[in-house]
Amino acid sequence: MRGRNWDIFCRVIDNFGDIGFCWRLARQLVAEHDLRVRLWVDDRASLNRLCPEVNMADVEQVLQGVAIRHWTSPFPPVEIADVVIEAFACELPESYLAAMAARPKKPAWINLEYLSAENWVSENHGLASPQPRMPLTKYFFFPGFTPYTGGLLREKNLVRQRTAWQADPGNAWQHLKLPPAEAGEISISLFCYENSALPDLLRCWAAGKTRIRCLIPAGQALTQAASSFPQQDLAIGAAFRQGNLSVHALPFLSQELYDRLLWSCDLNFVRGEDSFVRAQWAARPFVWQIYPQGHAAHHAKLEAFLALYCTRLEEPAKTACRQFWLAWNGFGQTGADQSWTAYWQQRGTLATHASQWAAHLSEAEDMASQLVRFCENLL
Ligand code: TRH
Repeated sequence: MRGRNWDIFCRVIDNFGDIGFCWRLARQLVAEHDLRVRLWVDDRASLNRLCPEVNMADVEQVLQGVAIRHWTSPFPPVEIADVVIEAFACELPESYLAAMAARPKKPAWINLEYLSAENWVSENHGLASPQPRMPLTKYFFFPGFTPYTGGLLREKNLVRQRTAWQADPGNAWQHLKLPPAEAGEISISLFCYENSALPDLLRCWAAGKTRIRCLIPAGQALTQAASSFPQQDLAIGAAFRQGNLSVHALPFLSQELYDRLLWSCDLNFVRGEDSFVRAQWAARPFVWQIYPQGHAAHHAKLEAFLALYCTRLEEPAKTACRQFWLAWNGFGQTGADQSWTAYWQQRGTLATHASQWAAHLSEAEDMASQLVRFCENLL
């Protein structure tokens, strides 16, 4: 219902995915569902990287209609919201929980979980977890790729904006403050964790037949690229060419600009969760480096997505895609550099598939709308 109060709690463990996702959700709830949203975040510096307007000095700041609040300890006494989102099992402040339990009309309390294509997700999506110590029930909400999950974040205008952007590539590159690709050159964006396959892949691109320009926002990938070519300058804004590869060091972009970089490139290397989803909305081929977990738990998660993504992909593109992704994640029989040529030979099929996959995903209801409906049913 319009005008309800929502509190979203986000603890930044590491990286940008948790806050990137919460910030995206918060903005969408305000813009498209007319809700009053407070976003509680313990680490505003991470949010500031994604949204440079975030002022580190302010304890409270309203940006794009979202009240951004610093999650401090002890937690300030505040009014309890109608809907309380605990992102990624971050554990609510004790005092806030006690106030929730004392409220005559209990809020809808959601544990918003990580994204996975594994089968167990649909079995757990929406489950209730009555709290033994308190008169409260927490509900599990899982984003996902199938109709039995909570879906994916997708802003109302996303597909329309992307289509318009991709129809005008010259203007798009200018907006990104980058020259257009030269004739016959492909553009690849690179966002990854430290990856032992990266130096060999860069060398393979430099020695390869295809002209490649690799666009790397500041972060681990850029640091690793710089140490792979120690004689070159990779300060932000710098670029160098070696053989058929040119490498461009970009600043870390705002979320809006990063989306547009993904929409502009022929191939995107992404990681974690949020950039992984945004690359799918870019409707271009992409390569995913999954967030590494202990005991190789991420391997099953990677395979689950690959199985889903490749269902409608014909051979030999299917095998080429699987082999390259597995190699990039350290699970392959061969190195990523050895799988590259076979992968990129399937470029046309992969591009058509990426576009069909994005169209297929966009048939589902977006996650924010599903979450709003789910919570309304609880209130
Ligand atoms: O930063 P990540 O590795 O985040 C990870 C994952 O979410 C993982 O699942 C989680 O468990 C772990 O954090 C704690 O990758 P992710 O999810 O892609 O988030 C990156 C965010 O940064 C995303 O919102 C896109 C954004 N981004 C920019 O805004 N500008 C940039 O230049 C780049 C490279 C990324």
